[in-house]
Amino acid sequence: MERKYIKDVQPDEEIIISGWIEKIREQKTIIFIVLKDSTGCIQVAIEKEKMPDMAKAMSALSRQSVVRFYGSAVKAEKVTLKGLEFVPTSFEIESVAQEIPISETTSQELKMDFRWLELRADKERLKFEIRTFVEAKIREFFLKKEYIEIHTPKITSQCSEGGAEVFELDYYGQKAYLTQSPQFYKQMAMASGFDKVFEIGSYYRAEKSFTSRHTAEAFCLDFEVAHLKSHEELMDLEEDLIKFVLRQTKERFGDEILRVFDTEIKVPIKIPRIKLADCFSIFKKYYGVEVKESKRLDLDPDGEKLICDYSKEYLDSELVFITDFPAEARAFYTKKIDGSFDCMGFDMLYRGWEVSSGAVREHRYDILKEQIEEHGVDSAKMKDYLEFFKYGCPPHGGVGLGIDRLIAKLLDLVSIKESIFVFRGPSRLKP
Ligand code: AMO
Repeated sequence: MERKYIKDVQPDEEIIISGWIEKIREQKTIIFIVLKDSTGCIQVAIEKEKMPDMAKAMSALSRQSVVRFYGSAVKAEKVTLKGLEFVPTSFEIESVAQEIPISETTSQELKMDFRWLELRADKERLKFEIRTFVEAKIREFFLKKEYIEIHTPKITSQCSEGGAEVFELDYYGQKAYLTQSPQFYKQMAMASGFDKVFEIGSYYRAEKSFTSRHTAEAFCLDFEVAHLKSHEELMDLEEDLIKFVLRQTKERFGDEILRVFDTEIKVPIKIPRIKLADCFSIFKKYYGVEVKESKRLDLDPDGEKLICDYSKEYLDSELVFITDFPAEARAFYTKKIDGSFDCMGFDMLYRGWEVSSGAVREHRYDILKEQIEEHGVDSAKMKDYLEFFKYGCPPHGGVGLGIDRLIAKLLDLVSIKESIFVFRGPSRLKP
C-alpha cells in the first residue's frame, strides 16, 4: 500500500495516510478525527461497533499525536473537507503528543521557545513556501543572466563592515570572526575575473538591537558585477530583479497573500531614485518635518518611513532608492562621485524599511588605501583585502539585500522574527 498526501487522496483506493490528529469528535456510535498532513486535512470516520480496538485507542489519544491509517476514502458530500471521508481498516500510533504548551494567546517569547509547534500552523507554512519561491526566483534571475553562484567563507580574519558589531571566535588559537558580509569575497571574485557573481547566504551582526528589523543572523542575497561605471547601472539591475521577483510572486501567490496576510503585492512601473539631500527638502515641503543639519548623513527609521510614504503617495511605488550619500557616512570601499563629497552608494527601501544597500566600489589600490585611512581604519589591518587590488582588478559594484526583511515587508509582517525559520537575537539562542 502506498502512502498518499492528503491533497492527493481519491475515493476507493487502498492507501495509507499519516499525519497529526487535529481534532477528535466522539459520538455515540462513531468517532470523527480530522487528520492533517503538510498538504491539508481529511476527516477520518471510525465506527465503534466495526472497529472497537481502533475506536478505543483513538478516543484515548491526545491532539497532535501522529497516526498512520490504512484504508480507503469514500465520497461523503456533506463533509466540507474535500467531500471525502476516510474509512480506516487498521492503524498505527507513531507518536503520542503531550499537552501542547502554546496556544494563540501565548506570549511571543514562549511561542518562539516552541517554534516548531508554532510553525505547524498553515499560515506559517505558507510563509516558508513563499520564501522558497522567492529565493528560487532570485536564483533563476541570476542564472538566466549567466552569473556564477559563489559560497564565501563565513569564518573570516577581517571585518568588512567595521569591526564593532562582530562575533569573535577562537580559530585554532587565532582570533577569527563570523562574517558580517561576503563583501570582501565578492570583490575578490571580481579580481578573479568572475565578472558576475551572486551568493545567497547568512551573515552575522552582533548588534545589541531589539528592533523589529534586526537579526543577529541575517539571510541575504549579494551580487557583484564587474566593468560598470555608475551606480545607476546597479540600480537598473536591482530594479529588474525586484520587479521580476514581485511579479512572479504575485502571479503565483498573490491571491493567497491577500487572503491570509491581508496585503496586496504591488509591482511598481518604475522604482523612484531620490538623492538623500532631496529627502530632507521633501520632508520639509510635504510633511513640515525639519531635519537638523548634523543628522543629514543618513535617514533614521522615521525618515525611512516618511520617504516611503511619500514615494507611495506621490510616485506610486512602495519601493524607493535613496542615492548619493555623503562618502563619510558609507563604508570605506564605496567609490566617491568625482568632484563631490558624495559617493556612489545607495539604499533601497520597501514599505518603510531599508531592505538593501549597494555601491560602486573603489577599485584603485592607492585611493582605496587612502579611503581606508580616512575612515579611521588602520590600513595595515586591511593588508590582505588590499592585495586583491594590486594585480589588476576591473571596476565593479554590487548589492546586499536582506531576504528576511524583504519577506517581512512583502507579507506585511510586524517583525523580521516572523519571516525567519528560527530567529537569532541578543536574547534568543534557542531552539
Ligand atoms: P548592509 O550592512 O547595509 O550592507 O547590509 C545589506 C542588507 O542586509 C540586511 N541586513 C540585515 N537584516 C537584518 N538584520 C541585520 N542585522 C542586518 N544587517 C544587514 C539589510 C541590509 O540592507 N556589504 C554591504 C552590501 C553591499 O554594498 O554589497 C552590506 O553589508 O537588508
